[in-house]
Amino acid sequence: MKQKAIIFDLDGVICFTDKYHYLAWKALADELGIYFDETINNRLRGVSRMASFEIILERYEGKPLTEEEKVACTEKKNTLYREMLKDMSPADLSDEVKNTLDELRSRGIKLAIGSSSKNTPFILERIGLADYFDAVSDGNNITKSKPDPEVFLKAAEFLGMDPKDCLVVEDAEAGIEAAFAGGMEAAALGDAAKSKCGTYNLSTFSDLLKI
Ligand code: B16
Ligand code: MG
Repeated sequence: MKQKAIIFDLDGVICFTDKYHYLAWKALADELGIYFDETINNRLRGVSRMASFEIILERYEGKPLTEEEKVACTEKKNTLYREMLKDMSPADLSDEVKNTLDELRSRGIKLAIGSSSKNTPFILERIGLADYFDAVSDGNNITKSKPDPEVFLKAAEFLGMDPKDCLVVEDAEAGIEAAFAGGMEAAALGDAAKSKCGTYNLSTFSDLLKI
């Protein structure tokens, strides 16, 4: 690998919380009488909380919501989502991911997180990686969501690295776009790899060791 650092997206790359996001959004959508299914949920991958709610509201037919009501709705969803996250434990971190991270680190590569989620610290703690990464850039330190490169540029800055020396690992197309916009190469996994939009399109996490 020519890069000196790797910036990992969290949800869909290191761990999988999409089922909880789905269940919590579904409960809110049901309450508001909005049609919501897994296909719509796929559009929320890597997208910030409020931007996700705006996508869900495309199907809303009731009285327009005020900004305060929208904030209250997203807070309600987040409370439910965090309740579900409490079920997560280090067992939710696969051996493949942990062993690959350890091997990359032993090769002298710096490791960071670049996630849209404001729940990143909580999730890292649940899966036993609270103090593992050299830097964490997340939804709490950005103002613009992916595909804007801000979250990855901040991660590079926190690492003290030039963006061109960082490789981004992402499962969302918006995340791959964000990496390119920040002048970084991107390794795609999951959905993003299926659409072959990365610089490298990987079948599995440990393929990172072959780049
Ligand atoms: P929160 P990532 C993203 O995480 C999720 O993929 C996306 O579904 C979610 O809406 C977003 O975080 C915000 O999450 O509500 O916890 O702040 O893929 O960027 O790690
Ligand atoms: Mg993701």
